Parts: sequence; C-alpha cells; structure tokens
Amino acid sequence: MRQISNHLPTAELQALDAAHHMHPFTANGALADKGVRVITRASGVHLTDSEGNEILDAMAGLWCVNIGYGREELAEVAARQMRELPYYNTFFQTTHVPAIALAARIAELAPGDLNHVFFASSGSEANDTNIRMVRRYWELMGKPEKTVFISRKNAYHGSSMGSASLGGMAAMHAQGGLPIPGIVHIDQPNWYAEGGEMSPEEFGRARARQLEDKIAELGEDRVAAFIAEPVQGAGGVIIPPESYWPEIQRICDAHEILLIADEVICGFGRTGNWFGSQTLNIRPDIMTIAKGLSSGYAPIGGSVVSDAVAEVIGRGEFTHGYTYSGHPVAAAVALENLRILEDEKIIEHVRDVAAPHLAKVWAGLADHPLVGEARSLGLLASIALTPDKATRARFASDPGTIGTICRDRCFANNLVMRHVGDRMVIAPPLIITPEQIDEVVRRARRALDEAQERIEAEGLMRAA
Ligand code: PXG
Repeated sequence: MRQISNHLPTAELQALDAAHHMHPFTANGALADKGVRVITRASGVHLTDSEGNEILDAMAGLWCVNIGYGREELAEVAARQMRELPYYNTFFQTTHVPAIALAARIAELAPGDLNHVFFASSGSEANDTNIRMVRRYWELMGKPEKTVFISRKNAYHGSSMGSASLGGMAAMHAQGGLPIPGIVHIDQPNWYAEGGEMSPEEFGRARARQLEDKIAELGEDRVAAFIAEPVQGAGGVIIPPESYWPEIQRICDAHEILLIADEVICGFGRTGNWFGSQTLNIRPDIMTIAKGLSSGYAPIGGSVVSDAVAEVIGRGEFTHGYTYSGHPVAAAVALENLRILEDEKIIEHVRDVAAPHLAKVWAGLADHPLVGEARSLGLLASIALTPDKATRARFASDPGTIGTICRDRCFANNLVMRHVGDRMVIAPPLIITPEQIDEVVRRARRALDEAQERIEAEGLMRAA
C-alpha cells in the first residue's frame, strides 16, 4: 500500500486530496482549483502546515480542542486501552470499565439530576438519540401525540437527517428534503441583526415569548421538547440578551415540555463553568455533549439525561444504539481529558484569567471601522461586520462576501478565525494565555485593516 506521509511535497498531497477526498461543507471543485491547506502537526494553540507555517488556532480545531494540542497523556491512555480492550459493545447486557467510569464522571459533573448518559460518537448522533428518546418518553408517559420539537432558526445541532432538521440552517434545509416532519423553528435571539429599535432586553423577552406562542399555536399536547444551544455557536456566536434564558426557562416550566440544552460547544469549560447551562442558569432535562468531552482527541458524544426521563425510558427496551456507543478507547481518552481539565484547573483559568482578559481586549476591536459589535462570553467571541455602525446595517453584497474576505486575511496572517456570514468568530483552546490572546487580537486587527483596504478598493463598503 502507498504510504501517505508528511514528506510528500504539498502539491502532491493537494493533488491526491483533490482526486479522492470529499470535504464537508465545501465546494470541492473550487477547492481543488485553489489547493487545500495541509495541516501536519499541532502543539498547544498552534498548528503547523506542510509548508512549515505556524498558525495560531483561535478556533480550537472545530470548537473542540479544549485542552490544546499535543497532550501525551491522551495518546498514552489511548494506546493502553487499545492494548487492553480495543473494542467491545454495550448492547447485549454487557459493559466495560471505560464506559462505566466515564458515565459516572459525567454524572458527577453535570448539574442537577442529570445522572445518566447515552453515548454516541458525535453531536449529530447524540441529537438523533434525543429525538428518538424524547418521543419514546412521551409515548411511555401515555402521551404519544407529544412529538413536535421546537428549535430555532440559525441553530446548529448536527448534519444527519434528524440533527440537521433540529438545526435551523436554511442552506442545509435547502438540500435533501429537510426538515423531517415534526420539527418547527422560532426566531433566534440575535439582537444585533434583528433587534431593530427594541432594547436588547425587550428583544430577548420578545424572542423567548415566541416559544410560548408556538406552544399555544401547536397545542401543548403536541409539543415534546424545546432544544437550543445556550450560546449559538456555528450560527455566529450569538450571545442572547440577559432576559432571554430566564423567560425560556419560565415557559418550559409552565408547560409540559422537555428542555434540551445542546452543550456540544458550550460544554466542558468553554463558558467558564463545566456547562453553559450553569453559566446561563438553565435547568435542562437533557444535555447534548460531544467535542470538548474528549477535546477532539477521539470521537465521542452523548445525551446526559435526568433521573426522571431515564427512569421512564428504562421501563422498556429503547430500540436505539450505535456500534460505537461508549467506545472504550474514546471513553478512556475522554476520562483522561476530564482529569486534565480538573487537575490543571483549566476551567478556573477560563473563568478567572482568560475570559476576563479576552472580554477586555476583544471589546477594543469595536473601534475598528468595519466592526459594529465585538462581544464575548467565556472563550466564545464574535464580531459583527457592518458598513454603518449607527444603523447596524448589513452589507449590500451577498451575505458572507465580506466575511470571506476577512477570513482570508486572517489565514494570510496565520490566524484561524472563522466567518459565519458577515460575522467573525473565535473559540480558542481553553489553555490560551493572556499573551496569546493579545496576539490573536493583534492579528485580527491587522486582518481587519487589510480586509477594509480591499473592501474599499472593490467598492463593497455599501449598506444593503
Ligand atoms: N450541536 C452543536 C451545538 C454543534 O456545534 C453539533 C451539535 C454536531 O456535532 P458533530 O460532532 O456531529 O459535528 C455541533 C457541531 C462550524 C461547525 O462550521 C460547527 C460544528 C460542526 C461542524 C462545523 O462552525 N458543530
């Protein structure tokens, strides 16, 4: 077999990639023409590419490498587990030590009575589990007509048929006949883009009340659950107004529906607590977890379920599961990741050091001519790009045109910062130091300056 090594020239790797590798969320034809970037190594908060460039990864991979790259301990645990028990299933009245230990540890860390874990290998799979588990729950409760999920526009809950339907991404729904039946969407609490003349707090309450209106419209006897990310991540790091979550919680309490907090991004320290639900004072019945659970070192996710829901589900056979549910190697890696997060006080570092520093220096970007708002919560931060700060106007160009220019200038400055439409977002590894945060902001500012030059030169500095 041909050895694919780091020692092939970049052009050859790019040609092989273009010939055989289909990338997610990518126009593969255009990428083949341009040439893909090949990442070969990583350490701490830095990536190295096949040309030897050192890149500051302010996205922690895909919002997941919470403890940073290059931790030997995880490699060792994985190797040890592979030697001892590389695989066994948890289906037929069997279990194994890594799955037991990890479920017990997650139950300790999770708030309230969220004491039970159904494992998956990704956030998408876990949210598919949630759809089936919640519908099964209401069936066992004698209310089989409670099947409808309420979610939010611009939410991201995954890419499988079920989870992408839960998500509210219009571009995803436009392909493949989504959403599947029984999933409806209300508006997101994005004050900057949609708040108009309302104060953020008025707007937050108004958006939350759409949930109550939707429950009334559908009939409480048909609604199974509401699902939301504590802070919308892939939707552009939309930090809700403070009035939003208390009102959502009130509505969920007042009506007989389950609340699912999708913690795939917010979980495991991102917001300065173990879970975003703790930071935002949310009391979910189920939490979706993935990403930071293993810091991305192994694919693992799951649904963390309350005592009450787990008891009902346990009354009969729940005909659901994945070959890799609770995979021993992934579970062992996740456990070691949780040990490091705790022993090295990484969440305290986020809460007391990194997040306050980021909040201060990130807010400074708001004086840049392109930036309409610059906000952060924990180590999630975003900026809204605008041609007119006073009116919070959108650009006249197609959404994403300006964001793409800005993202490309970030890449050119060896900074990974992602664009979501015309918003820029970061979610760096949680171990990032204040000095490294300063470097992120320095490079971001340089990239914004260069982007502005180009936007003005091309006559794109125009409001819609
Ligand atoms: N829920 C949330 C909140 C997520 O952010 C998923 C579920 C799905 O997880 P998996 O492991 O199935 O990917 C996610 C994933 C982006 C981007 O471009 C974000 C995600 C995935 C891919 C790309 O920001 N989030």
